[in-house]
Amino acid sequence: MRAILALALLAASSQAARVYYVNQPELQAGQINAVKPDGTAHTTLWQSPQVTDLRGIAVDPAGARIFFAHAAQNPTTLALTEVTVRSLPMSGGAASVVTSFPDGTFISDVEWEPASNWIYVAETSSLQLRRTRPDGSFLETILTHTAAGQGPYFFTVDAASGLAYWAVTTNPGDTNTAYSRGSIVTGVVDSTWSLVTPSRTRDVAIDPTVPGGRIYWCDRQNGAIYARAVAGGAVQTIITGLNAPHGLALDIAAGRAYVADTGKRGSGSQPSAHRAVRFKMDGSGGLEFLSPASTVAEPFDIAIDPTTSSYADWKTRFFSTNALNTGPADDPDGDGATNAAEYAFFTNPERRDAPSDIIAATGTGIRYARHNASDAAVRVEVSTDLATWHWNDDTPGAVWTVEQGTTTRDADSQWVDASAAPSLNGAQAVFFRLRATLP
Ligand SMILES: [Ca+2]
Ligand SMILES: [Ca+2]
Repeated sequence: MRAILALALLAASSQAARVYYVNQPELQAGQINAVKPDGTAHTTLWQSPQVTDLRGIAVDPAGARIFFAHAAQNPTTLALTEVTVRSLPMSGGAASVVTSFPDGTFISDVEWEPASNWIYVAETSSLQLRRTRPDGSFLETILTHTAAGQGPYFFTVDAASGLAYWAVTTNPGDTNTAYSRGSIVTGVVDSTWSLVTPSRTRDVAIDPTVPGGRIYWCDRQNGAIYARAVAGGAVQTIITGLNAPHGLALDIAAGRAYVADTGKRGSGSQPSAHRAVRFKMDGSGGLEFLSPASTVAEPFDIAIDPTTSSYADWKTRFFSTNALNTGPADDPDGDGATNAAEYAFFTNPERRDAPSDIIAATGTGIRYARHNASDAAVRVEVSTDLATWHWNDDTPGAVWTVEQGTTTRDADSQWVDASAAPSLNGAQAVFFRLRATLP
């Protein structure tokens, strides 16, 4: 049993946190690019042999694959052919067809919903949000927008609430364009919900960890990212000064937003134009650039795989490249937890107020969160008097706790159930603690 677990960890540790984005210069061959969250190790994973009109991108860390909206484009007539959702290994290689659409179909954003194993795709030209299985075995329509020209374009799926939120295609000069939402269970568009942005809608994302949910969106023509409570209320300006933000992805645990800026507004003189960038979800700290400066590149959509394999890897998500005190023994937020502890126990190294909710008592022991792959060794320790502590193999062969099983927590971690071993039967009380050690 232990040998099997060790093998599984080894396989997972070959992955690392990475950002994937579509680069689709107008009437050129599109690319799928990858880069670490801190902007290092930028690479081209896949390049089309022909002129394309690539659109949305999503990542499935557990399946180690990327999904994207593909269309070949005739550079003279602009006709779309070979319209497909494609699957590309996260390590690169061939982009295989998941599902095909008739020539001329305009598909745009793509999202991956791991809990229910669906690829969602906006079929903008028919006003539909659709979904398919990763093997292409099933394609169904989830909902249809009610107004001509208002089909879903960029969108996000909030699986926990059973809702999709989407932007509409817009035209130059449009103002006060609206986002919509609808049920992915019943297919009903929610006409009571409204979100209007000053200029033109683009990508949208939900932070479900905020009570009631918080919605983030791109305003293409204002070059801004905004946020508000899903239910309504005051709008927060997260960041301004972008050129033409299109794709948006959130790394909620790390408090970072990732944006694909096509650079296709006006002079494109803003530093973010034609680049993939990131910034903090609270707007502080400015921009970081993930892709090289360019006047040609057109990043359209972006996705993040938050799966980490080591402290060094975690650091690329949680610290800006110019941050100080990022070593394992440092404590930049002064909350008494070293960065190593914040890493091992899933708190935020830059926030003192981050609650640690990763350990809880169960009837017979504890449930705690553990990275799927990590260079931090986490040990369960037990005591009956809070003075003397024991752990498995503290003397050769000693068994103090028993791991009962694991369940998925998120892409990066799992819940572990551990109980007191029979050797503790009869104890009046058993106390548990976790100890993490970095090499
Ligand atoms: Ca700290
Ligand atoms: Ca902290």
